[in-house]
Amino acid sequence: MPEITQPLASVVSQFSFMGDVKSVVPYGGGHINVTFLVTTSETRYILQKMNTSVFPDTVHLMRNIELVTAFLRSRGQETLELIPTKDNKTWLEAPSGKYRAYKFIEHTVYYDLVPNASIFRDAGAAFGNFQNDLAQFDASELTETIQHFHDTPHRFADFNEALKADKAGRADTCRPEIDFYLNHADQYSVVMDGLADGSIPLRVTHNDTKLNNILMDETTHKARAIIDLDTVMPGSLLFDFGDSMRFGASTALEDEQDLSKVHFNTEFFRAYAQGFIGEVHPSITEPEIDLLPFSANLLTLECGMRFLADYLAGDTYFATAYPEHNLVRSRTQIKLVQEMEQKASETHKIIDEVMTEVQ
Ligand code: ADP
Ligand code: GN1
Ligand code: MG
Repeated sequence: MPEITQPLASVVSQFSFMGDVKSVVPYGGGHINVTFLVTTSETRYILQKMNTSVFPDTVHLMRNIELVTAFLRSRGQETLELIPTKDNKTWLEAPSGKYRAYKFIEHTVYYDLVPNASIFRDAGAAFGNFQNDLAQFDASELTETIQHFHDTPHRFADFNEALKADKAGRADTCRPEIDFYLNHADQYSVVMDGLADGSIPLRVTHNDTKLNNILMDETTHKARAIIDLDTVMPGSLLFDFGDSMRFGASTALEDEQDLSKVHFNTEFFRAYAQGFIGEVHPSITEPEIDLLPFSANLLTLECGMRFLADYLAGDTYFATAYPEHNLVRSRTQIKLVQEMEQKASETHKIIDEVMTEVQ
């Protein structure tokens, strides 16, 4: 196995893979786990070294994955399929870390950038459908894998702590970006306040709805499977809608350095809204509908402040490829929020029109 380092060779040998392992290579664009593509003489698998500082409670994390995938399968949805270890466990504790493996979902593609509105419309329908499915799932069975995940005021408190500590000595390199997040502080509690006073319903949500967490059929381009189920937890539908827009309704990659290429694309916003609302319109409530446009701003603000907080803390959370990577990411998020703010009346009109279309 020339392409495999020794610790990984020992890891793969402990999973119930079919065939002889031919190669194990880094794979995918996730920021949290370390993902590998395993190719054997018979088939392909995904192997993941789980991020135990982000998800310290592996037992409950994996229990959630088992419950959610079994539930989705029972509803006829294609979903992640865990490959057990040779001693029939759902994950492996090795000296180099904790690992799990999935069947590779073949003949699919994932996108880091929306190629056209139609694909994004399908992604919206898939996440809307996912939301409808999860409405039947008993939330009390799930463990909250990361507390306060989309609690933006809590994220802002973390951001302020990172700023105060300035551990990496970087605050002076990003004053305009810091000021941007300080100046938006009056907006952060909108959804959490609604959840707290009951005006926004608590649902079971995916919570990480970026486009590369959905696999599309390579031929039909239709959504096949929603993956990255680590953060399926109680939450607001607005988290899922807003986070999809943050990533997908941009004309550029999340880490594009040339900000002149980064724009908020309202044609993509409309397409995703059509797909998503087309599925959830029987259950979405008026207060949720009213907040759909703002949810894009909020989730983009939240993610951007998380990137900037991580930059200030010295890049301990998100995987980075170079020292300014998190700063670059936070800048694209700021540019998007600025354009979302400018286009607020347009996005409200789009939501009104889409609501009329689906009725
Ligand atoms: P992270 O939490 O780091 O984002 P993900 O679970 O999203 O990790 O996996 C990273 C990438 O690996 C995904 O974006 C996707 O491209 C790919 N991937 C993960 N699981 C599968 C699978 N079962 N089949 C095919 N590709 C997968
Ligand atoms: C992370 O795991 P991944 O790469 O799909 C992060 C999300 C962020 C996203 C930004 C568990 O998603 O919350 O929105 O990066 N996931 C976790 O790209 O923190
Ligand atoms: Mg992912």
